[in-house]
Amino acid sequence: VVVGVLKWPRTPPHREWNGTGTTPHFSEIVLGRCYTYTQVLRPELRHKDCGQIGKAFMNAFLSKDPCNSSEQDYQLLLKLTNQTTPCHTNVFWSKSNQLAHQYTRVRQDMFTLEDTLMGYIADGLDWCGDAGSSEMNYQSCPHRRKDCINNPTSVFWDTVSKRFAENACGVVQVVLNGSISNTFDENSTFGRVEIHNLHPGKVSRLQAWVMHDIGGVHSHSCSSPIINDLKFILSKRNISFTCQDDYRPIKFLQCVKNPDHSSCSSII
Ligand code: N1C
Repeated sequence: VVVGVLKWPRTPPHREWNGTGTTPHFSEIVLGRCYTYTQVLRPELRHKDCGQIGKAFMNAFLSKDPCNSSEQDYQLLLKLTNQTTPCHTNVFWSKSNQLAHQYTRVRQDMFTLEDTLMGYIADGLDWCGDAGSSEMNYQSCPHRRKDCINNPTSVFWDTVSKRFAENACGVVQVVLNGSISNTFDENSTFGRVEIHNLHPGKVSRLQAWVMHDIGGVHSHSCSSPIINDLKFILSKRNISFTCQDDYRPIKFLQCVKNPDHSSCSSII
């Protein structure tokens, strides 16, 4: 009889939420990436205080309800990681994560959000805390659709994407995926946050590259109505728009991975 009573507090921790829990060693990864970026990759930022940045990141979500995260929570972190990128160097992307980053990896003068300090630190990580504890929750974190929208990672990406777009200037580029149905998606971070936060006085033009997977379907191209939706939103905001299918420099990157495909062997 007594054994049953003693057993109950030892039940394994239950998963409170439906999303992946905080990435193991989160704070160490954040610190390590901050030092790598500021001391090795971009020494012009070596004066940044990674200790403070790490603390501000943790304080943004620890001891807080993970369904009530806000832009405000990240303000100090944003202030500490502020960074200017030159005009004509910003690259946005939507559903083309890998390809866009392969492109800026070769074009070291261009920046996706993940090529800036804040995006570099957070890329691919998960994190959340709990109102009743000062610890990170490594078991589970709220899932955007299944639990709540205002969770620490979703609010973070919306907040930093907004800042990235506000800071963009000159001709900016976006890499879109023409091999899926939602080549332009008004509910994506790009469609919902970034295009609405470009400053018309600063951004002269958005150049879209609609890329098709090698051997993949051509769901949409620059002449598709869905691309016109994007053009229309921008025209209302006084930002001009140009579009090109399968931009050759990016197509070459796809061809590096698929050297034997017929579309990669032509010399024209
Ligand atoms: O929703 P998306 O694409 O349109 O978001 C991409 C868009 C880019 O231009 C970035 O500047 O928004 C920015 N951004 C990121 O940089 C980023 N890194 C990692 C938005 N989201 C980012 N993530 C994660 O990928 C995040 O968890 C978010 O929900 C996805 C969005 O990917 P998507 O739908 O392909």
